[in-house]
Amino acid sequence: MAVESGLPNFQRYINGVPVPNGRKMLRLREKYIIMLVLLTFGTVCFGAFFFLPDLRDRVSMDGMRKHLRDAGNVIFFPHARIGPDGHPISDKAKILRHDEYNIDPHRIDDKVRLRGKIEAAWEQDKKDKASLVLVDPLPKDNKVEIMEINNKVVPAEKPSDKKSDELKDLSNDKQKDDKKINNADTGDVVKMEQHGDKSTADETEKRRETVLKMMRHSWDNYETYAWGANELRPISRHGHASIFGNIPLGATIVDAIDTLYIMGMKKEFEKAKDWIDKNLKFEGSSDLSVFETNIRFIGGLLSAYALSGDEMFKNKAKMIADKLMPAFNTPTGIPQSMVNVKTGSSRNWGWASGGCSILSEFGSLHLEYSYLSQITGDKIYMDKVMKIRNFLQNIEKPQGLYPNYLNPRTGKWCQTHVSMGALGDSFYEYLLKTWLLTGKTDKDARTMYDGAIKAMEDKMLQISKDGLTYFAEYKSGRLEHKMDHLACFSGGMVALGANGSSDPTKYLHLGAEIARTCHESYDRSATKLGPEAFRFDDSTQAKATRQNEKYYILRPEVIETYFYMWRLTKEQKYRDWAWEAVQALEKWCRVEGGYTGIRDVYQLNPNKDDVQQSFFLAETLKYLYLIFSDDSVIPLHKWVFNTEAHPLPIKS
Ligand code: DMJ
Repeated sequence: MAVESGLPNFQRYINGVPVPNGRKMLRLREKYIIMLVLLTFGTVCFGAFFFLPDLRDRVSMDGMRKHLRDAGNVIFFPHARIGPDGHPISDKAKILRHDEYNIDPHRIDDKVRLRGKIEAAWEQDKKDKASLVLVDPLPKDNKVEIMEINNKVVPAEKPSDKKSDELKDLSNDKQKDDKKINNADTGDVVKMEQHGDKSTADETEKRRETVLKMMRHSWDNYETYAWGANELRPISRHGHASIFGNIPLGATIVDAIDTLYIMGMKKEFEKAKDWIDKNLKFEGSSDLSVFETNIRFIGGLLSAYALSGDEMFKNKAKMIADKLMPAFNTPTGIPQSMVNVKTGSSRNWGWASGGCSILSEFGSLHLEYSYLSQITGDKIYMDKVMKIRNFLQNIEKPQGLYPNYLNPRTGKWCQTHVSMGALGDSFYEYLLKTWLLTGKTDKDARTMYDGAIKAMEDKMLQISKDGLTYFAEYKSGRLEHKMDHLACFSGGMVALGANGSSDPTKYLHLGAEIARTCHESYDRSATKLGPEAFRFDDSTQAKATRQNEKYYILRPEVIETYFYMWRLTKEQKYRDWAWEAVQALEKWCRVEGGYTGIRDVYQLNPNKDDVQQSFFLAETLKYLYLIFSDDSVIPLHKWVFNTEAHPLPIKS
């Protein structure tokens, strides 16, 4: 028992142990310090919990976000935000009517200049809308069974055994001579532009030449410093393991080979083909992402086969698809994310909501697998993807939305985070493109696409205070007013889907609005390149606010949308925006040893990440090249791009 004494040499006893006076003082001080620390800790926790709700998502997200993924967990959907006119902002009738919104300049704190710009853009938009015409990417008679390579007619479904010396050099006369353009591929608007004044044509040709030189620079450096490795580290000048790990699978070679073909880089194409023939075996023991392997390797090889007719590409694609088969061995048929190609074991990512499969991953196999069945005559690939499709068609969707995670064993949705960006994106893209790839015969795919887009329009489509249209993220029972760079592909997608929708004009305009938003995300940065994700709140519009969202890793999605908008509307501004991106890439991302990502788009002279992503060659440069080419180069009524920009021929 503790006793305190009043004697001169008093001692204090605590639990029977004598404590000298000095120590008593010390303990008092300690108590105060501990109390102070606890109080501070409590205040911080209180503040964080009530005033920083985003933290709850971020805690589990950061790691996975690096790999393009994240999560949420509540089923309820928030009410639509109300616009200044008292109508819900997400009301689809409002989508194209942002010009009615009355902007209060005092609420846009950083931007009197911006307001002027926005109003000017709206004025321009009004004019554009009056004249905007959808150029039908599919001719009415839908005769799409042939493709032309070097003026030879080749069945699209079964490429000939053309030799690679038949590669077309698209930077040559075919590109230069507008009169050779196949008008059956184009509408009136196309013809007007393509027969437009010579100075525009010369400028376009110069731009295309610049992109070709960019491709040469990235390819030559990869060849010199990283040949056979997955990617190039352009500053340290050696191979980079990439998402495919340490086994050198030549990811850049396979991802870029169809770009080499399309750009007429014959010598490089031959060397790439030879490497694939001799070295691409997929024999090492490594866990590979089924999704990434499919869109980059199988997609790249199938595209090379379709373009060149070389059976070797088809056989390699089949060999890889066969190695991924164990992933599909689940009770539902929904594949797991990863396969060890040596042992055949498969698993899901630990961070994916406790081991669930991811919508954008298992939902982005259909194009490649169905084409593989078509060209091999083996229906096993088609069966696999049809099983996924049927499952998704029949499962209950909360309010018509498709959450990002599904348990492949129980068949239940794991969480209800819904996104047009990471984790969701290419699932929607593949529904639309499956319909297109089948020559519009797969009507279920189109119906599912229309239903999914309608639900996302109703629940997630927003207009910001300064009139920018964007898809917010549905997360943890609320909308997070953020758009990923990845989600910028959706402008091109909805515009491509306009034809065949219930309201083509509306969707074409929606595509234009999303393109404008994504362009703003580039234009509002110091480097004129866009961040990984941008946000909308009272003080921020289309800018990243978090340091870990300010990077740019040579991604294609914004340029991809410019490409579709250019092909579908022939508005010169899309070519000009693409050219702005070219200039920014040259200024900030080009280094002596290739092209690198940057760590902060808002800083002049930003730090560099020293990675030349394979999708830079597969997608970013390809879409740029096609924007400055005429429509006869991979026409949209004959080809469908997979999500890694590998074109597959439309089935007649
Ligand atoms: C590419 O691999 C594909 O476009 C994929 O669908 C999403 N992300 C990257 C490029 O950003």
